[in-house]
Formats: sequence, structure tokens, C-alpha cells
Amino acid sequence: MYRHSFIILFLSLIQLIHATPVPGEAQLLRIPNDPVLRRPWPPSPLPAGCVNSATNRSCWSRGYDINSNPETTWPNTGRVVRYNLEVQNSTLAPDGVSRPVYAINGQFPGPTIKANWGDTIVVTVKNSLQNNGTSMHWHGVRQWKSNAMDGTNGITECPLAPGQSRTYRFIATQYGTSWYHSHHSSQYSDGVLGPIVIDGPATANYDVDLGVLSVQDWFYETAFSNIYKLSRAIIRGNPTADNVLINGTNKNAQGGGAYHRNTIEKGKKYRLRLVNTGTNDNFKIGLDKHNMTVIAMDFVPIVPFTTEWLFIGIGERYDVIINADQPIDSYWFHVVPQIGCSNNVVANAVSIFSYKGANNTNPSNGTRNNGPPTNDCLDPNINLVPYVPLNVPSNEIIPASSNLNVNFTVLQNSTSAEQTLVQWNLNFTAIHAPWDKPTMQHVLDKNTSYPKSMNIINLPRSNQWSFWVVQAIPTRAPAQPHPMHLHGHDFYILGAGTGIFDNSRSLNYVNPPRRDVAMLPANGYMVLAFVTDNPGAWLMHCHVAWHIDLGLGAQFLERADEIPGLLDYATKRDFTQQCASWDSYDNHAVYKEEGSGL
Ligand SMILES: *[C@@H]1O[C@H](CO)[C@@H](O)[C@H](O)[C@H]1NC(C)=O
Ligand SMILES: *[C@@H]1O[C@H](CO)[C@@H](O)[C@H](O)[C@H]1NC(C)=O
Ligand SMILES: *[C@@H]1O[C@H](CO)[C@@H](O)[C@H](O)[C@H]1NC(C)=O
Ligand SMILES: *[C@@H]1O[C@H](CO)[C@@H](O)[C@H](O)[C@H]1NC(C)=O
Ligand SMILES: *[C@@H]1O[C@H](CO)[C@@H](O)[C@H](O)[C@H]1NC(C)=O
Ligand SMILES: *[C@@H]1O[C@H](CO)[C@@H](O)[C@H](O)[C@H]1NC(C)=O
Ligand SMILES: *[C@@H]1O[C@H](CO)[C@@H](O)[C@H](O)[C@H]1NC(C)=O
Ligand SMILES: *[C@@H]1O[C@H](CO)[C@@H](O)[C@H](O)[C@H]1NC(C)=O
Ligand SMILES: *[C@@H]1O[C@H](CO)[C@@H](O)[C@H](O)[C@H]1NC(C)=O
Ligand SMILES: *[C@@H]1O[C@H](CO)[C@@H](O)[C@H](O)[C@H]1NC(C)=O
Ligand SMILES: *[C@@H]1O[C@H](CO)[C@@H](O)[C@H](O)[C@H]1NC(C)=O
Ligand SMILES: [Cu+2]
Repeated sequence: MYRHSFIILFLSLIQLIHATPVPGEAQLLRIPNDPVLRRPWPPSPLPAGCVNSATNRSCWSRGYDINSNPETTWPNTGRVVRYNLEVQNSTLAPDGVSRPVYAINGQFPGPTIKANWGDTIVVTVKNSLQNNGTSMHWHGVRQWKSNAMDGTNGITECPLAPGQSRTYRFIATQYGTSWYHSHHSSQYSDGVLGPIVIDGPATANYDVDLGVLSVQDWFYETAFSNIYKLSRAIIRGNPTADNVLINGTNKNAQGGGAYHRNTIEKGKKYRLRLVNTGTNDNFKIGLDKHNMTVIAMDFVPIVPFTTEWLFIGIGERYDVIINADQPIDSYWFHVVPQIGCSNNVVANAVSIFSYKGANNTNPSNGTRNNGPPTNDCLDPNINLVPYVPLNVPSNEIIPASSNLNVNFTVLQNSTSAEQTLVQWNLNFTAIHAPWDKPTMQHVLDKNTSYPKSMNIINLPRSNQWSFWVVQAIPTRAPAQPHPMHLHGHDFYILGAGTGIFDNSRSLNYVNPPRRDVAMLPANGYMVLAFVTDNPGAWLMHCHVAWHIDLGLGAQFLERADEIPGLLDYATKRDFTQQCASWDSYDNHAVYKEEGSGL
């Protein structure tokens, strides 16, 4: 198996060295023979007896530990974990206020998908809604050579029609914390989401894994109702959320509902897996009197750093360790919407951590409004140092053709206000992913006549570095940061700042942060890079649900020629059947696709 991989590696290097430019393609730079691109390989066998334990979390399994590079190597466990997720139309009251929720297996958030690093995850999704399709995306999962399992309707599949099921199957090549969510317009904001935990080694030790702690804004009006009004400029600006949910619960303004609670024991260390599963709000998080040791960003372990407050954007994840070393008492855990990248009636949401043996399980009211000293919407990039170091070649000027502008448009219609269209666009186009004819269908048909609205960026060549400048256009776009998310890759963040990017800005090529979501600063730029090592149609988009619904996305069509060969017989058959079911449902559906469909 190693020999086989070596031959592939060798061939890739040959390709790198002999790559010649293809006219008209968007692919930008070729850096041959990069020494850090494929490192370390093969994994050196570890001494037997290194066992993952509370006192040595850096171990994992024979041949794999915290030094292994999940971009190139993962355990072959032979283990398959199976889940069934049924999306249902129900009414729930997460914070004590009832509203329609599209729950999964009757619950919100949905059940946690748990696996070990290297396991195969098999999930059967059933759509039991009456009047909506669905499509389940496994956020942050690299889907290495498994693009068809990405769950992005209009790109990798047709939506799953009411009454239908489909089975997704993919390998956990990375480990850490994430979530799954619907990619069917704004549907996830109405409840179709749940946590993912992939166990693996860690860069610092802890005693207890408390699991995922999701944080998100929460609206009493449904997302579908809000987006209808937003897209037609019936309301202007982002709708105001009514609450913040912490692990799916909170008190409401009238005092109903309940705080989320955790009990901890003095002297122990706790791992907490933070995920922002929100629609519009970005937060800073902190626990009174305690610091957090941050050990992972998204699916990438980092050199641990300690902080009192941690910014978390939509779709981002941080794994942190809290040391229960303070006096036995109860403490507020704060989730504070940041001004400029949030719109919420709640200024400082809380949950409670109580030490075992504390006399009072309610913390003092005096600290109820503790908050971070500063308000901002920026990733702490300087502190985000990947534990397995990978560099980016630095000997190139970033060309103007790698610019992807983020801009905002209102297409006014003087005849009919109902027809006014608000759009966000990326590189001059508001993306539209046609549900009835996804990118995958075009690829299987070998049809390259894509409508411009699909906003396709072709990346035909293998194992090339590609560089992107995501640039907010300050003149027209409301000054607002955007959490940008890429499917199919972890990108490298070479730099981010305010103003217009030019090549005089300093960029970091030495082990820069790599992850799958990062904040584009308000009126600013972000320079990203990734290697074309994963054939597929991969969406890049803003994770503010309103913004992607209104078009803020593009798709990288990477090595299209190789995609059909990655679909086995059953996957191709299921794809076709799912599209046929969708078409027959859509013929008489009450609701039609609007906006991007994503
Ligand atoms: C933990 O395991 C690693 C191997 O992954 C080993 O090098 C290290 O010495 C161990 N540390 C302790 C404290 O046992
Ligand atoms: C959920 O049920 C309500 C009430 O029956 C119905 O109006 C709505 O269309 C349903 N939504 C979906 C997505 O099926
Ligand atoms: C989903 O159903 C709701 C009604 O329950 C409707 O408002 C919405 O437009 C539907 N969305 C889609 C994409 O079908
Ligand atoms: C949040 O809820 C999930 C699901 O119920 C649970 O597994 C997890 O432990 C909870 N997280 C915390 C930090 O309590
Ligand atoms: C938290 O970190 C700050 C800054 O490094 C430090 O001053 C403080 O003592 C730490 N608090 C605890 C409880 O460790
Ligand atoms: C709890 O209350 C008892 C009685 O007032 C007191 O003796 C004890 O020290 C308190 N324990 C803590 C942890 O505050
Ligand atoms: C804290 O505030 C709540 C709500 O305002 C109140 O019910 C409670 O009695 C207060 N607790 C203390 C110890 O003052
Ligand atoms: C941004 O969009 C506006 C229309 O809303 C347009 O006038 C302007 O030229 C666009 N700018 C760029 C750089 O795309
Ligand atoms: C404006 O609205 C009218 C009435 O709905 C519609 O017929 C027309 O196509 C719209 N024009 C544009 C440019 O969207
Ligand atoms: C190719 O795709 C385009 C856009 O979906 C479509 O209009 C065209 O008919 C297709 N061509 C063929 C030969 O199927
Ligand atoms: C961005 O859009 C422009 C105008 O449509 C196009 O010429 C250019 O190729 C696009 N950029 C990329 C990287 O596809
Ligand atoms: Cu955005």
C-alpha cells in the first residue's frame, strides 16, 4: 500500500515539474517540488506502549500520533459507524418559546455523530418534511476523493425529495470537532443541524471530554420567512435574533426556558468543543475567572495558547481545555455577540459551570454582564499555529486575476417591489446552484457549458498551489465581516486586513493558519491558498446564512475530468435516482427554488 502511494506521489511530482500553462484557465501558480507539501510520509512507527490517556493525549494508535499529518495519512481502522437522521417538521421550544423547527430524530440540535480518526462514517438521511427538500452537508469534512458525499444541493446532488432517503458514506481523514447541517437554502437555520466529534490525539492533556458546546443565534420567526423579506428588500439589514442558544437552550426574555449547565470537579481539566452553528451572529466566549487553553481550530490541531476570551465566527470550531483550579463555586460562561458582526437582542448570553460541592448553583449576579475588554470580529490568526507545520511557497507575486470581489447589489424593479432582488456576489456573480441540474450532472455529461450564474472557477490541473484574494468592495457593500468557508479543503490563511490588498501587504507563508472557515474583515481582504489535491466541485461561501442564500459564493471545479471516475456504480445510480425523484416532486411542489439554493 505504501509502495502504491509512493508511485502516486512520484507521478504527482513529475506532473508538478512538467506542468505547462493551459490557456484560459483560472489556475494561477505552479510551484514545483515543494518539500513541505507532502510531509511526513510514511508515518514512522511509534513505540508500542504509547497509549492515549489523560496524561498523554499526543498518542493515538500504532503508527499515528499528534505528529502525523492528516492531509496525507490516517489510520485504516476498518471500522464503520452508522447513523440514521430523519428530518421532521415539528414544533419545539429550545428556550421556552415554541416555534416550528425542522428537527432531526425529533431533537434540536440533532444527534451527535461520533467516530474515531480513520473510521468510515455511514449516515442515512431521510427527508420526512412535507414541503421542502433537504441535503445534508458534513461541514469541514474534507471528503477526500468523495465529492459526491458533500451534500451540497445544486452542486454535488439534487435535493432529497420529501419521503426519500439517501446514504452518505465518507472517511474521517481528520479528527476534531464539527457539525453537519442542511445546505437547502436557509433550512439549517430552522433546525437541521447537529454536532460531529471525531476522536483523535490532542496537543494538550485533559481529564474529561465534555463534548460539543454549540453556540448560535436564534430567531422566533423562521429563516424562510426572514429570507423572503430580505431578498425583496421588505426588510433591510440583517434581521435581529431573539436569543442566543448555548448547546440548544437558554432562558428567554420573559424568564422561561433554562440555562445550560455543566458540573465540573476541582482539580480536573475539561475539554470543551466549541462550534458556532449560527445564522448571522459571531461571538466572543469566556468563563469567569478561568482561562481557556485552545488546542484546535476547525479540524486542525494547534500549538496550545491560553486566552480569557475567544472569538468564534459562524462555522468555526475551537477545542479548548478549561482547568478547574478556582475556588469551589458557580461561574458564568459568557457568549457575547460582537457588534458589527451580530444583530441580537441579547447582549451577553450565559450558561453556568458549577463545581461539585458548590453551595449555590447560581453564580453571583454581579458578574452576570462580564464581557470581553474589546469588541471585534477578527480571528486571532497570530495565535493560530498548526501543530504539524506546513509552509506555502513564497516566491510568487499574487496576480490581479486571483481577486474574488465581495460586493452587494440591489436590483430595483420599478414595476413591482415584489420583484426587487437583493444580492451578495462573489467575483461579480450571485451564485445560483440549480437544484434540478447540479454541477455533478454537467460533469457526468461532460457538458462544460455552465450558466454564468453557477459561478464556476475551473481548476483543471493536479497538485498546484492556487492563491485567492477575497476582497470586500468598500464602496457599496455594507461594512460587515464575512465568515468564509471552503468545502473539500483546509485553506492556508496568508493574511487578512482592512483596505484593498496589493502586493506590498505582508503575508505569512511560514506555517500559516489552515482551516476551513476564516473571517474576511469588514471592508478588508483575506489571502487564501490551497493545493488542488482533491477532485470535485467545491463550494466556497460566506457562512452567514442570509448572505449565501443571496448569492455570496462560488464553486471551484477542481480536476473535473477525474470526478466521474470517483463515483462507483451505486453512487452514480443513487445520484440519478435522487434527481429523478426530485424532478417528479418539484413538478407539483408548493415552494420553488429561490436565491442561491444554498
Ligand atoms: C507521550 O507519547 C509520546 C509519543 O507520542 C512520547 O514521545 C512522550 O514521551 C510521551 N509523554 C509522556 C509524558 O509520557
Ligand atoms: C410544516 O408543517 C406546516 C403545518 O402543517 C406546513 O404549513 C409546512 O409547510 C410544513 N413545512 C414543511 C417544510 O414541510
Ligand atoms: C420550506 O417550507 C417552508 C414552509 O414550511 C416554506 O416557507 C419555504 O419556502 C420552503 N422552502 C423551500 C426551499 O422549499
Ligand atoms: C451538549 O449537548 C450534547 C448533546 O446532548 C452533549 O453530548 C454535550 O455533552 C453537551 N455539551 C456540554 C458541554 O455540556
Ligand atoms: C489567565 O491569563 C491571564 C493572562 O495571561 C493571567 O493574568 C491570569 O492569571 C490567568 N488566570 C488564571 C485563572 O489562570
Ligand atoms: C458551604 O456552606 C457551608 C455552611 O455554610 C460552609 O461551611 C462551606 O464552607 C461552604 N462550602 C463552600 C464550597 O463554599
Ligand atoms: C439574581 O437575579 C435574578 C433575576 O434578576 C434574581 O431572581 C435573583 O434573586 C438574583 N440573585 C441574587 C443572589 O441576587
Ligand atoms: C459593486 O456593485 C455595484 C452595484 O451594486 C457596482 O456599481 C460596482 O461596480 C461593483 N464594484 C465591483 C468592484 O465589483
Ligand atoms: C419586474 O417586475 C415585473 C412584474 O412582476 C416583471 O414582469 C419583470 O420581469 C420584472 N423585471 C425585472 C428586471 O426583474
Ligand atoms: C449543457 O448544459 C447547459 C446548461 O445546463 C444546457 O443548457 C445545455 O443544453 C447542455 N448541453 C447538452 C449538450 O446537454
Ligand atoms: C471573475 O469574473 C470575471 C468576470 O466575469 C472573469 O473574467 C474571471 O475569470 C473570474 N475570475 C475567476 C478566477 O474565475
Ligand atoms: Cu457574509
